[in-house]
Amino acid sequence: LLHPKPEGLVLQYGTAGFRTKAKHLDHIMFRMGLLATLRSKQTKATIGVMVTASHNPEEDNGVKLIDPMGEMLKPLWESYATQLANAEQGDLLPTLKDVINKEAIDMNQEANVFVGKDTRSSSAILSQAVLDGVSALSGHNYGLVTTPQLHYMVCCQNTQGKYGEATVEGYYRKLSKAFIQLTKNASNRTDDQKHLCVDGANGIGALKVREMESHLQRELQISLFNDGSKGKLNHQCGADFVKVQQKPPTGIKVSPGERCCSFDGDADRIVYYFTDSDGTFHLLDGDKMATLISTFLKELLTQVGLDLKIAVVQTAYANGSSTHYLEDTMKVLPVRCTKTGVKHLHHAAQEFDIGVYFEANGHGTVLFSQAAEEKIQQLLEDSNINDKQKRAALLLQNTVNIINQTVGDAISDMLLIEAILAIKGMTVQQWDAIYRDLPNRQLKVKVSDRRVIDTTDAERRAVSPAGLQEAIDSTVKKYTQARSFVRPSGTEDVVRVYTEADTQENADALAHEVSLAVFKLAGGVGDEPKPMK
Ligand code: NG1
Ligand code: ZN
Repeated sequence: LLHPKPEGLVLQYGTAGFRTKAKHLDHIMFRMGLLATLRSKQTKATIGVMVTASHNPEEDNGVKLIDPMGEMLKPLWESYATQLANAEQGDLLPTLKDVINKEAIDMNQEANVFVGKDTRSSSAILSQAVLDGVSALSGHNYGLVTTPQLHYMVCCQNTQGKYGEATVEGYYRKLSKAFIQLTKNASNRTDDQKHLCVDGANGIGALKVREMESHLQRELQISLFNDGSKGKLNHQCGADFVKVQQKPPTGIKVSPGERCCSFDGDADRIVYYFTDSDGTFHLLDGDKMATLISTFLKELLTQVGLDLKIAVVQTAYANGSSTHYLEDTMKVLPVRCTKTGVKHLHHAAQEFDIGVYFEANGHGTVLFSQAAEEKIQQLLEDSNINDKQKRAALLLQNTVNIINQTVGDAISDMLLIEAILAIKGMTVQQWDAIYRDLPNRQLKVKVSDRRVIDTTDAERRAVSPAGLQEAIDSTVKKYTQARSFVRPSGTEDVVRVYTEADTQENADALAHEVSLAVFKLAGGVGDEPKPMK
């Protein structure tokens, strides 16, 4: 039998689909091929399957299903995925039949599944296992693509090309055309301003940036580092490394003040940074991007006189300074907080005409309601508007086109940020100075069962185990401008601790104290957490 399941292995479709050591995933891939086929028959639309473990180490792999409009798989189907993944070999058929019955799937309906993979050494074999699960003739193998490119192509396919052409070339053409149009509005850009250093995390994003470069007509001049020719995927490089370590990746050589960015392993995250002349590292994370983008959009809306509801969606990991800036200094921008996980942010962003969502780690995008897109279009056709309004309306339209609305996209976000900086004539230093991040720390604590931690209020408070939240509260009280929360990770077997305070020393000390409380009250395993050096 093909792709048998090792007995007893239990995995869960979490916030990032299935993700674990690549060697445990063969049967999962095959079964996700089967499930994607069922989902395709049920929705009568094309479904995507992406083989990647994103920012995880090269030895890991994973798989995620993409729903018809390029969005994340619907929660009910996540539970089918988990059931199917964990059915012992003899129960596989009954489990499949169960889904077919529950969803009243017409098995004569045609299916279409798009499959893509990242550059991991295990991805070739694993994506073949997916294709084995997709019934004959109903799959299209895109081979090496970024995660957001596959989301984009699924959406293009299911909108009959309205969103764009369902090819990688079509993606490059749409985004680069919008980029060229946008940067036309930036006068006197110097070569310095056109230059950007990109850390490709030794992954798929590096390959795809190379492919795209010629489309950008030297309006963006990229120095590519960690392009995969020697280094290991995500190893001491990439967006996650830079964000969590708060330092530049290895393998990148830049001068003080130079604008840099890092992608993650499947190019659905991006962070910016620079090192100033005294060696201080400055990170511009998802919160800084959300601020720049939402401010830009808000200004354009004011210029054209469109009354559209715009909001920013964040998670508890958003730096307190960013929330404070958006809510109190900008006033006009409402901020929503959701649970961690792209689907939660995406969902909340859909409630506005324009929803800007970003995780602090650099995953984010902007969603435009259909009404918003129509109003922008109508404005462009309106002969009564003046030149200034016309320019702003064109900028809005090209901003819509440069954005990958299906999911966070490092390449698309990079082009948008570069365009905004160019149009505003803003340096990365000026962007950074919009607000100052509160010093913060993220730590992991190993416990025997992370599910003992239950949270509420968008994960900002723990309701169990008993006493934990009280312990966190009384510790936080001892510090200034402090905030902390803990939550079980959805992608790793750990509890995550987050803290913020007035100084880095205090953020670190608070993180240590909270880690100890988690260790003691939530069943820590191994050595007690040690204070940071
Ligand atoms: P977990 O492991 O649940 O914290 C991490 C990220 C999420 C999201 C997912 C999916 C942090 C703190 N958490 O989830 O934001 O990106 O991975 O990749 O960055
Ligand atoms: Zn990723």
